[in-house]
Amino acid sequence: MKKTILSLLVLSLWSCQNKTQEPSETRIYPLIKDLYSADPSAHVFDGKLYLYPSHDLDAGVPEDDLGSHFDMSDYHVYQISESLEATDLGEILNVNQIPWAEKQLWAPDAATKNGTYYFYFPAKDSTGIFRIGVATASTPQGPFIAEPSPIEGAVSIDPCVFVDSDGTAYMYFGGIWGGQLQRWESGSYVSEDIYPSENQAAIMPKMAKMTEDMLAFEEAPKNVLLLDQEGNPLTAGDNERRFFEAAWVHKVNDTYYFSYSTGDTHNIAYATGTSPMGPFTYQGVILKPVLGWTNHHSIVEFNGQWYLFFHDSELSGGKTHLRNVKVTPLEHLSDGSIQTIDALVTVSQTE
Ligand code: FUB
Repeated sequence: MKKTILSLLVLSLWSCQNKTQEPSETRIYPLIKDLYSADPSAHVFDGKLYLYPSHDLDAGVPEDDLGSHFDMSDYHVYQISESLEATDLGEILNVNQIPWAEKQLWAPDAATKNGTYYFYFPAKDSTGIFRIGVATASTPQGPFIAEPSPIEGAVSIDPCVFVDSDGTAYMYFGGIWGGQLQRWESGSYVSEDIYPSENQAAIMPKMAKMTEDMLAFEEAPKNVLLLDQEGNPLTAGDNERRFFEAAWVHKVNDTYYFSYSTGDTHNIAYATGTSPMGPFTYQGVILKPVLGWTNHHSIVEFNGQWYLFFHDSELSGGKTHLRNVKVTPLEHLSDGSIQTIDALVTVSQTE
């Protein structure tokens, strides 16, 4: 009997201690609730935080591996307050206003230089090929006017434009499967999918330095080399770590962080390097899989705190193509690594 009471005491003491050792997680709520939103690209322009997401909608297109169900037709921009509330500043671009685009306005990005704001976006042209275009405005909230043609050499999806501390701008882009990057490996578009075999180097994301006017590439796009810790390229069969889509670049001190989605394994992973041109060495996972198939993010510093913007499908009850943007603080640890975030845990622990 004495033994039982003692064990109960020990057990309850252990569970009390264990509770206090659990990390204090907070529920991450959808940031935008009136429209479906995804692929959030966050930027601080003139001290204010703006968000340029995709605008998901239910166009009734059946789901397939090409991502045809992501049939979006316009973009909105949001201002994010210091208390992290989102205000919709309205539609900034519609597919009808883009001379070369036919459909599927996917993940965009924005940048600024010399008082002009640039909005970069992928869309399918009338032949069904994904290309990347640019639109300009004199304010972060537009209205944006699209250039008549896509950027020469900018193909596939998911542009990320990073402006380095010296003012040089680079575009990182590409995505496999529905993003069509596997159809460009020969240098020109082919209508069938060509993937390397499992132990060959994976298809790498692309990058190019931008011209001073931010409207074109200064050079032919190159591979962004993603390496493992031994210095070997990540292989096509390494689905847990190889690039799929959703490139993002941010810099802390002299380290460049290249982060991306691993697609069919649903992580946001990251690799680091000492140059914006790469190579980048794989380091780990920033964000574990979220509710929904896609995972796509951005990382931004605002008022001295780093944030991870991402999306999941909470509001639609898990529908792949109807997503909602969320935000959570992101921590860079003293060794340069990034603290892994599990957004599913933060939901279940508080429900
Ligand atoms: O939103 C359409 C596509 O889904 C994006 O371009 C990908 O990154 C994925 O999030």
